[in-house]
This record gives sequence, structure tokens and C-alpha cells, in this order.
Amino acid sequence: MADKSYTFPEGFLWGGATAANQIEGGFNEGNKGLNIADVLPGGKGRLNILKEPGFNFEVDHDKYDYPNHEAIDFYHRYKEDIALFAEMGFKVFRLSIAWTRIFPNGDETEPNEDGLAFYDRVLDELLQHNIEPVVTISHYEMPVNLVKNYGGWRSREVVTFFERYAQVILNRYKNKVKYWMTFNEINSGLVMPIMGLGFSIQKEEDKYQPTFQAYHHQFVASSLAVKACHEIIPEALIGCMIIYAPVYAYDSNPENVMHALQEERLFNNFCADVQVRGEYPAFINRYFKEHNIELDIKAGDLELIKEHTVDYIAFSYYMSRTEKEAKLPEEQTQGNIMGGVSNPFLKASDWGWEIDPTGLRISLNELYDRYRKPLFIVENGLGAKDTIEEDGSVNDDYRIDYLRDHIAAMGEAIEDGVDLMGYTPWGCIDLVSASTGEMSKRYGFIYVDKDDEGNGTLDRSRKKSFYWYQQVIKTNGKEL
Ligand code: BGP
Repeated sequence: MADKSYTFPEGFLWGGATAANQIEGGFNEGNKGLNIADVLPGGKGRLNILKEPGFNFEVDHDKYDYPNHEAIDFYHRYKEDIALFAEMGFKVFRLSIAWTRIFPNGDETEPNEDGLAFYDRVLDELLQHNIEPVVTISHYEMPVNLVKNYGGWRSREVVTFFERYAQVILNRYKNKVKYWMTFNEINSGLVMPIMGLGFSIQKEEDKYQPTFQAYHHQFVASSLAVKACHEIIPEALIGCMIIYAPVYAYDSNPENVMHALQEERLFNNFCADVQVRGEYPAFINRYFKEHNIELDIKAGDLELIKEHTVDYIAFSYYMSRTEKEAKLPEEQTQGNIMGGVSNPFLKASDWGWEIDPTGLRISLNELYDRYRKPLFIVENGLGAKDTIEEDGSVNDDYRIDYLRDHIAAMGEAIEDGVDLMGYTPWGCIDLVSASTGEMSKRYGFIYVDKDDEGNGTLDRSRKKSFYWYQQVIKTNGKEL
């Protein structure tokens, strides 16, 4: 139990979050086409592929396993899983729609009915259990055809394909989905362009121009989706979705403080500034100049971006980041995806992600001060190895402690005046890790019997945290 009790707003959206590619499996069923996650191998080597130049998006079964192909088989087991979410008391469930179920190659003119019907079944099942769906339109799931034949988001044509896809699903599910978001963790492309921007950099020095041109296309695409959403479902809310990791200066040396500010603005603020304020921020002009970036902006783009801004800001929060202008190699953090130096005040998860609940309170305050829009934490959680006891139970007190501290930080931020809509912890059911492809990096309240080699029954069972979170929701966050 936390020492203090918090008051969360009436109607607070408690739930859990997932992505199609990490849970569904059925990668070639129902006429689905290949997407980026389908060609990413499993194992710790995946992270290097994501961060280093040169990936070719080819499948090589002799060399690798592809854990997303089966994932946790939500494609066939969604009814059982949704019943478990309902038992926990979920008000909302965040899922993504796999673009390649709807447009297998991305560039067709007509959608695939099998794919559309699958999500009808899933959404109906959620609604029958009084769970509101929260849908991510694009979660690291670009069709491989668009990657190989168009160069991913470098291509302007992809904007049209995405707009068509967004319009199809907005129309089809207009009576079923009230909460939407455009691109998952849009700013992740700055460190891992493969998943978010749909291309791999071939040479490090060539990354700037294509990266920011691709971003411009995504901003236009995002505005078109926001416009379509507001027209098709006027009562719905549509948000952007960013990774937020507050950047601390390593010490009070003004050079380090300035460096931390620059990193904070580029990584945390750039994408949100465009999608929330509707314009490129002033600081980016100098960055563009220094990196020889010249955007190809078509007539009407900037007006479109200005006019169709998002209704709320969704974000993932896993860690903070500590920065120093000149860092020695031995000072670098091992795990934090965005880099930085180790913070002597913080412990890290088994995967080296620094655990910082106060950083969540800081993030909520910074975001709300800057944008004055409702905030929605759509990912947070502890990736950890679980042990199954002889009686089949999983006593994941470490996960409960992590979540309790973060929910308490949310409670503090609400007292600070922040407008927070909801909380959907990541991987509410164990799933395939995005960065490593492992099953053993578990986040769930629900255990799934499957290991890193793909063995297991896929049976589901309730962890200790399942009952704890059930109580949190039941008391609207009063009992932590
Ligand atoms: C975010 C992604 C998710 C997810 C999560 C945890 O970056 O939006 O897809 O997987 O992080 O990361 P990981 O799976 O690498 O532990």
C-alpha cells in the first residue's frame, strides 16, 4: 500500500495497452500482408539491427526466428483475453490496427474485407464487455511493400496511401471507437528509423535529410488523419503519441544544462510541437541549417498542419535520461534507448532502463505546462523476467512496486493541476518485446506460457499483479 491515497478524476480511463504486431500472430492469415515487424528477427541482436545502418527488410529463416509471426496468438484467442481484461475491470483497451490486414501491400485502392471483419469482431467483443477501444492507427506496422518499393515515409506517395487507410478504418469503426491516435511513438524515428519511419539508414552521415523529410510527410499524414477523424466522427478524440523521457542535466554546469535542453527539445518536443501547436518550432531552424536539411514542403502543407492539430497528447513513459555535453564511453547508460549517462540516483531494470517515477510527475508537468492539452499515459511498465512457482502462480511484487510508484506520481501530478485522461500500462498481457523480440521481457498482469525459443502452450494465467491492478481500478486509484 502507498502511504498516501490519491483522488483520480471520475471516469478516469484505466486499462492496458498492446500493439497488433506484438500480440496477434496470424501473420499470414486473412490475406494479411507482411509488415515491418514481420521481418524483424527475435533475440537481443534485434536492437542492433534497429539502431545500426544497413538493414535490408528481408526474411532469412536459416539465420533467424521471427517471433511476431505467432506472437501470443491473440488473433485466435482474443475472446479469452478480452474476458480477462474485463475481469480486471478495464475501462479501455489500447490496441493497434495492423495496416497490412486492411491494405496488405499498402498501395491497393480497395481494402481487404477479411481484415476489416477481424477488427469488427474484436471491437464488438470489447464493447460487449463495456471496454472502450483506444486505437493506434500505425504502430511500427508499415507494409513491407511500401518500405521496399517506395522508401517508406521518405516518399510523398505514402501520405496518400496512409490517408486512404485512415479513412477506411475511421469510416468502418465510426460507431465503435471514440479514442484514436495517429503514429505510435512518432519521435522514435530519431533513434530507430526502421520501425517508425520505414527505412534503414545506409550510412550514418546520410541520416538527416531523409529523416526530417520523412517526418514532414508523417506530419502531413497525421493532420490528414486528424481532419478525417473530426469530419467522420465529430465526437471522437484523436491524439498524437510520443515517447517522453525527461532530460536531466548531469550537473549544474551551464554547458550541460544547455546540452540537456537541446536534447529535450529535439527528442521530446519537436514532433509534439508540430502536431499539437500546428507549426514547426523556432529552435528547429538552426538545427536544420547546421545539418544541411532542406525540407520539400508542398503548397498547403503548413496550413493543413496548422489547422488540424490533435485533441490530446498520448505518450509512453519508461525512463528519464541524463545528459552531459562531453561524455566518456564508460559513462554511457547500457540500456536507455535514447542514450545519455548513468544517473547515480536511479536503479535500472534488468534491461538497463532507469526506473524513475518522479520523472513521470516531471513529464506530466512539463507536457501540461507546454501544451495545455489533456494527457494520456498509454504506455508504462516494467519489463522483467517472471518465475512460475510450483502451484503455477507468479508473485511479481517488483512489478506491483514499479506500477504503484508510477501511479502515485500520477496522483501527485493531478494534484499539481495536470489534466490526465487515463492510464494504460504497456503489455497488460505478456507479449513480444518490440526492441528485442523476446518473450522473457514480460510486462503483463496476465502470464502467457511461451518462451524465447517459441515453446509453450500459450495458456494464459493471472499473476499477483492481476489482482492488485483489479483493486486499483475498482477503487479508482484510492487503494494502491
Ligand atoms: C515502446 C513501444 C512498444 C513496446 C514498449 C516496450 O517503445 O511502443 O511497442 O514494446 O516500448 O518496449 P520493449 O518491448 O522493447 O520492452
